[in-house]
Amino acid sequence: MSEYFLGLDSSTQSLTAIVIDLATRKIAFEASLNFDAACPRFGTKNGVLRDADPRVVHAPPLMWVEALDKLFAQLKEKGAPLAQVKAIAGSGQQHGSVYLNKFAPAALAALDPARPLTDNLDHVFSRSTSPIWMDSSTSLECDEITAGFGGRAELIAATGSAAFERFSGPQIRKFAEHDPKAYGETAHIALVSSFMASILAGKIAPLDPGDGAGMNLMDIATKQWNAAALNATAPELAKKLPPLAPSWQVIGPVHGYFAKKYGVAPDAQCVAWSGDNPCSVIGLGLVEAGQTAISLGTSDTYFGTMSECRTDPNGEGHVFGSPAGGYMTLICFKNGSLAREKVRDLYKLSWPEFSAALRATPPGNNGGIMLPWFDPEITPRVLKPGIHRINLSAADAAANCRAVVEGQMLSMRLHSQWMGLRPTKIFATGGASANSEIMQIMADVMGCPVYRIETTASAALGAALRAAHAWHAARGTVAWPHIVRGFTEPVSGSEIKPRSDAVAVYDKHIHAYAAAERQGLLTANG
Ligand code: XUL
Repeated sequence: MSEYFLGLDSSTQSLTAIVIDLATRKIAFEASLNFDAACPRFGTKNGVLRDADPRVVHAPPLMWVEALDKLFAQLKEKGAPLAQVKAIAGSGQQHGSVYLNKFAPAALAALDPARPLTDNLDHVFSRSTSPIWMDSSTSLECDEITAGFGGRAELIAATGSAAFERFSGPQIRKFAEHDPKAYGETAHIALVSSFMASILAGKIAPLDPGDGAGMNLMDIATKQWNAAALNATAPELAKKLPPLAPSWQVIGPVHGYFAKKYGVAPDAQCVAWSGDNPCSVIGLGLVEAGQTAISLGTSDTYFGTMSECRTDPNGEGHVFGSPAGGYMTLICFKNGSLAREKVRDLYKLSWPEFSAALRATPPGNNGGIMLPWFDPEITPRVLKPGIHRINLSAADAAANCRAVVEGQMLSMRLHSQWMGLRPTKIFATGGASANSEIMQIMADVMGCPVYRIETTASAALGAALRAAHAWHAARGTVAWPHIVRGFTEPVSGSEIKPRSDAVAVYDKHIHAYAAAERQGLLTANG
């Protein structure tokens, strides 16, 4: 018998739904709508509203409300098995904050299926736009919060991250300082994730430790609000924030609005939503401590999982609660595909020629090192871009190809060391994971096998798997590996094993790389 679970992903540009059938381990249904195209009256471009100040990037939360209505209409029309869905969970773009007034709880409870969702909810906002993760306008507030809390190292240790402009705490502080009247009228602050969950459940929803950690407000060790961080951020904040709850918290049955209007099973259970990165961690199958994924995209991202709470003293890696329990880290390297492409273009090579260059050069590159900081780098923090070559001639095309990839992999190894565990296997995803020479360097530098995962909607899939987990967890014990089995397996035959002679070379070479990086940072950051 089928066992359907629905996962939704409210991302920056689109809203996606995936229905999984846990019984057959298949994706039963998928649908997505693009905000700009589906909700044009809000005037967004790529899902966002830009200000004259390029640092200010917001989105209208009422657009997300309209999109939810439209997506459910689409699901009904296309015959998604909504009447048999047992539970619904979701994923939201991280950090975006939604400001609700005192009318919100009653409006959420009384959703009327005879009217569109937007008519039901257009009066519940104390701020008509939401600052999202692309907003970088809160440097001042980051400094103020850091100082008010008692220092950067203290804030990292307590909340899992240094203060970052896009994090919700600094954004809330800016709102409270700039518009105290509207802040005063704000009775509830939600994140994108908990806001969307609130609509489905018809009541203010809790936040989970995956998304809660992206605020600089949650105590990362206890997964509860940190009173000192709240005090350093904005007045009366404790009253406005929702409770924090485990990621598998069942909030209650779906609101009758969705049952009556779209035929969703009236007893379908709403599960707490989480952030898109925590959901992706599940959608990539990282449900046990020590499991690691590397996404090679525009930027390269390192996802790790830990059972214990450790934080990065340098504040380069973020630590969030993992929806599977324990912790996850997100370390972002900005010069990813972009840097690989720049080197390829510099030497006027095709990708097959770039790969041939990797094959033709030895592990360790005869000591040649590149720090590929074409753009200002996030990890390590580089303010002044520029590429640095150490023992490396700019005239040697093949050595430069190897150097860019080795530099990226060595940097990932170096800047994930604070986690205190070396991965035993790595799942690689993103465009460049199709390149087996790059994968070989990854396996050799990391010293473990690498497997390729082909995924397009890992956050939505992760949300659907979380719905399945929460539903089963509410009925007894359930093992995460059992839930993800069949959904998150790597591409068959994609395993690339580390070569022991190359691993030995990199175990030494990492020290030379670290020294080169220290030197490069002195030059770049003055
Ligand atoms: C993570 C971050 C982005 C957003 C994208 O810290 O800011 O990955 O979550 O939606």
